[in-house]
Amino acid sequence: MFQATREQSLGPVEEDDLISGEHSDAPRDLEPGRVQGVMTFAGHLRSHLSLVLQLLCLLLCAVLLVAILAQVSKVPSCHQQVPSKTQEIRRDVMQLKAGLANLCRPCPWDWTFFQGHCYFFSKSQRNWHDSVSACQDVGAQLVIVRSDEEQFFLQLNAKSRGPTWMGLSDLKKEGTWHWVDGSPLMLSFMQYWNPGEPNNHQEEDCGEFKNNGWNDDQCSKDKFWVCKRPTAPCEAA
Ligand code: MMA
Ligand code: CA
Repeated sequence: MFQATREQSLGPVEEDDLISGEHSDAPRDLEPGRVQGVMTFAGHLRSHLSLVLQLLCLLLCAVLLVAILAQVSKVPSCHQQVPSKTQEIRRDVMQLKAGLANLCRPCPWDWTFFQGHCYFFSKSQRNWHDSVSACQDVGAQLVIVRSDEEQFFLQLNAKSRGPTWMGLSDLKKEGTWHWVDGSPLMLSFMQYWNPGEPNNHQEEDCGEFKNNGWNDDQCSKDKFWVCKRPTAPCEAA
């Protein structure tokens, strides 16, 4: 400890004396070989000390620089971050679509699906004109019968519920029946009139499902009604 402290404060000559193990007053050229050799080594070391320190410092700086560069390269750049965010959003949208596909129904919850269409069977009763409006209000039509299967399906429902308006009338011209879309009643559907109908009993201009077939009745009477509309396309899925 003492020696080390002293060593630091010693000049070249004193240092050399320490290394040689004794303080000598003898002139330096008395032992040229040994003293010269030790002096050369120590002097060499000392004269290069600052250079070694500089090199060490440089090496440290280089190591630091490499470490910083390694860290920076790990941080994703803006260009890398944008697609990853987009992919994240795209994945979320796909998941939402899949979820929606599960929820997606061709008809609203209180409507009935049948052969590519949705049907709404009313719980309350209205006159024929108000029934037409009620269906229009929900983007549908008072039902128009287009096939035998549909007729069977509708008649069965009406039979269990009670007399039900359909979108058929001869309001424009007595005895000439038209659907609410303006199309005429085809002859092939005449078979669905109940026996003896339509009889226009006390001015009956509107068509209804009654029991096992059709009947003409007074348009002012309140009855159930059936709306028909196309299925929702479910495009989101
Ligand atoms: C009711 C009414 C008429 C129908 C007859 C059939 C009494 O009137 O529904 O439209 O033609 O019944 O008996
Ligand atoms: Ca009738």
